[in-house]
Amino acid sequence: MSKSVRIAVLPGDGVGKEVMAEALFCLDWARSRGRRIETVSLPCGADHFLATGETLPEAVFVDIRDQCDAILFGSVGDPRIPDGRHAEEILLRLRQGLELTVNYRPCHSSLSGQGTRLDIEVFRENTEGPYCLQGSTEPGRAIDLAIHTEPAIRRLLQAAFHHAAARSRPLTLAHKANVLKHGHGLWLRVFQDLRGEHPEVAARAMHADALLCALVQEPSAFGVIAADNYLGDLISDLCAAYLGGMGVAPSISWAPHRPFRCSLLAEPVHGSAPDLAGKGLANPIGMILSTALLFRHLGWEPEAAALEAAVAGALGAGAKTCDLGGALSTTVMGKAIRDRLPA
Ligand code: GGG
Repeated sequence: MSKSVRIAVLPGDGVGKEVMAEALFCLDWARSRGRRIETVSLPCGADHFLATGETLPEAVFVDIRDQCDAILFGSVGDPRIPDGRHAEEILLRLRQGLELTVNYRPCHSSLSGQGTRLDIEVFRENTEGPYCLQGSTEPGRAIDLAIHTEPAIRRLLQAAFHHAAARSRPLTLAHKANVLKHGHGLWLRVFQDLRGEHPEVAARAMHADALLCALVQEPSAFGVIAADNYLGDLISDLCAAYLGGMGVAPSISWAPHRPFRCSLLAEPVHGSAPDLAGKGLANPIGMILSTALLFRHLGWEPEAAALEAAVAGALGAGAKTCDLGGALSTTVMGKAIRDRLPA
């Protein structure tokens, strides 16, 4: 019998709770096919923070790190906490504390139901750059430090090169080394190193501004795009817009060097969308496709492929939530997808 997988479930805030309910149905379906899954539900989020003052207590972090194999995450962000402190202490703590360097964001129009043909996979570094939360605000002056380290850059780029090589796809590095001479200069040097080791990959480096123009003018010219935390965030959100919006965009993060038992975190690209929250309007596709990515990383390819086919089938039959121009609620959309899953 296969080993049981222990998954920490953190719905978080806003629409995160509604879309997570749909992901949990996907876990039930995988269980019905014999996959052994244990879940640990954690209340981390704005409600819990406002009630207790706790975000992600160290003991909870350590339990996730050492006793779980993966995390299913919804979204964080709440207007009652305008500085986003709880969000940082939960989500950035998990990404950084578990060294989840690689954030993979596939953007396939075949899984979005929208017109523009797009088949782009973004590899975003997930723990460093300007998102390392170091800086200061003084009267009339503010500083955000951007830290880039060679091990993290190398891990991210190695993952991107391996992925591109295995699928015979072109790889583009987005950078601004003409201005950010130190940080992005290092990115460029590591990229050039790895390009030498992977002559089979059609690899090029592009200034991020030129890349964004080309992405708008000719999206089909891109395959795999690698970038630092900040640029990767922006580029993948632009790609999500081609798919109809953030609601359909999935992601998974992992630690290639596996420093801890817990080395996977699957979450939709979207945030908590407070304007939609509690109304049953959120699109569950980003969350369901993130669950499919988690299944794939766990080695459960039949379940991953079946979930993706069910999403494509539901969209092909015209099932859509309001963000895609339809009228289905989160739960009805989720059911339209589940109804297409094999027994
Ligand atoms: N699933 C990604 C996520 O929750 N990101 C946090 C975020 O973007 N928060 C800001 C927001 O919800 O608008």
